[in-house]
Amino acid sequence: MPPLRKTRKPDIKMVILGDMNVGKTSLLHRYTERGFKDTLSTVGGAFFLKQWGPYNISIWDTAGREQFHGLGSMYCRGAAAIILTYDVTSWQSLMQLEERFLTLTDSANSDCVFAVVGNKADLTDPCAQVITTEDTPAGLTPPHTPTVYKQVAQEDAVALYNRIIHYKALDSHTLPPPEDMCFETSAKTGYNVDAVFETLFELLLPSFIKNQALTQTESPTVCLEDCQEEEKKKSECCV
Ligand SMILES: Nc1nc2c(ncn2[C@@H]2O[C@H](COP(=O)(O)OP(=O)(O)O)[C@@H](O)[C@H]2O)c(=O)[nH]1
Ligand SMILES: [Mg+2]
Repeated sequence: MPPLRKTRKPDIKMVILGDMNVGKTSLLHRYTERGFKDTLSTVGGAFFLKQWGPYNISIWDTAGREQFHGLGSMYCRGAAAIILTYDVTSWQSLMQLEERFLTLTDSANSDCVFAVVGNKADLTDPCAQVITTEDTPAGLTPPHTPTVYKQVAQEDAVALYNRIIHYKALDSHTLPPPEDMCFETSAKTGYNVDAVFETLFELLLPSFIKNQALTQTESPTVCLEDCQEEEKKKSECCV
């Protein structure tokens, strides 16, 4: 039998949820790979590892149909942060967050923090069309006047965020102002994408360090390859 490759357990788990096609995989791809591809498929769920200083952060991508298969709550188990993603050109995609995805977060940590992210802002907002310099020249498109109607205003996202805080019975006094946790992004141009992840990391770190100091136990090890293989088998029914 080949030797198992052991990797330190991720310190912090984050999950990205939202309807199909809102751009979850593209956001993760933009953040971790610094680029944009028009076609990215999500087979079941996958996770990405991000090194943030000395910390390992796992960010779990989901296919968007988890609620039909009972997998969504499994992905959220132990999550310290959840990114609820919608498409700014689709009111329906915002509504879905509340109707289909919020209950899946019941298995997350009780002090889990939330960000509400409206993606595809490049379609509606000229300032989101400024392309990040990391992109390959072939991927560049000149800015143009947005023609797609913006169906979701920032205030609608903030109102949803406030309902989430209420539903989760979180203490709003210990959290940043709701406006700071609602983002409009473009995975296509890179607009505001780093801000989402980095705001969450910075928010999570103090409580992680505090918990770590309290337990003072050595991090157990898990084999991430095995774990990923197992998740893949479980989620093959989604495709
Ligand atoms: N214009 C634009 N299209 C995007 C953006 N993000 C994703 N897309 C496109 O939306 C579609 C769905 O993206 P994907 O990341 O697969 O969505 P997912 O199903 O939520 O993971 C793809 O055709 C992407 O190219 C964005 O920020 N702007
Ligand atoms: Mg996807």
